[in-house]
Amino acid sequence: MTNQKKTLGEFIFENQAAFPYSTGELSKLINAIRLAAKITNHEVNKAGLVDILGDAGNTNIQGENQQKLDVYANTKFIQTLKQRGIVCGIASEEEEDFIAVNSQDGKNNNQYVVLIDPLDGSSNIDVNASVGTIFSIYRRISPVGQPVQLEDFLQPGKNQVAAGYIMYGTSTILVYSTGNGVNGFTLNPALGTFYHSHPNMQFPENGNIYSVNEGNYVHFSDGVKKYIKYCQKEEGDRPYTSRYIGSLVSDFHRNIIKGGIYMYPRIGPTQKGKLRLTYECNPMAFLTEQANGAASTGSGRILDVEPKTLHQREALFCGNKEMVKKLEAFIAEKD
Ligand code: AHM
Ligand code: MG
Repeated sequence: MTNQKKTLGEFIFENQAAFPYSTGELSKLINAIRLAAKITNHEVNKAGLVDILGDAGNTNIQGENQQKLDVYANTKFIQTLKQRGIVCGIASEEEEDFIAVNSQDGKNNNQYVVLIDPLDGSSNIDVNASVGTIFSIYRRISPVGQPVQLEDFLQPGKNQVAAGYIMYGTSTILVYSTGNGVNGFTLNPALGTFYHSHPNMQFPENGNIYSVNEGNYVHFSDGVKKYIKYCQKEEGDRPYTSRYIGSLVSDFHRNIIKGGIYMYPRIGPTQKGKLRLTYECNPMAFLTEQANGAASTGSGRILDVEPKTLHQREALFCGNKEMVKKLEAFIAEKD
């Protein structure tokens, strides 16, 4: 593989050269993410060897216990992004407020904001299952020269200029899109280099996997329950296969390759989603649409939702278009 495939660095350079008027800022930003991914990967890989497993003893803004690796990944991504002098602001699932970043001349000339979930699926860390990092990139809408504003982070997902994830799995893969298809790059750990292993990733025509935490079944709406029963029914190409890791990045990665739908419906008496719109739903929805799939709240396009707060939660249904369409039809019928 290493002799034939392009490296991520080469791919970024070639893609930037295809846009003669681009400033190269976005390329530098993807490069910064590539570096932070390698640093985090190194730490994730030795998680079982050193005293880094388990609870850091802190609670994050979501009221959840932070795992040590969450803290580590959060610090490394923020540090790396700050040092490169490309972003004017960073928001993280692990931080209450966004972080304003000045450009290197002390002014506020940087163009991009980044939103990250530094270590998604962290309940998987202690059992040595796959976890991931999710990132989402927007161009600021507040005037250049002024400090970054909350409104720069609360743009609808359709405004994203790039999004992606890193999956720390059996191998480590960085998957991203700048709005021109989805590409995956596998890390050769011996060389520390990402190679272009998955060009132009697309959901297959048909999907037969559904991924949902069925332990929450009693809390789902009637429409969602009916769709799950539909998935399980013996008819045509059904029953579908049920696969759920409990790590959005890993469940998504399997489904984009094999074909399927990921679901995190509204739950509980207040019928709220669990996943965060800005850090999780929007970037995965951007990738989904770029890979010829669909991403829905159950009744509308995720990328059209106007975020009201940084840590807002939303329902997420994403995957093969036909599967998402069917799910939406059941919800429209029953809710
Ligand atoms: P996290 O950001 O706190 O790790 O939560 C997000 C994760 C997703 O990766 C995963 O799909 C989901 O939460 C699993 O939730 P549950 O354990 O309720 O099924
Ligand atoms: Mg998360």
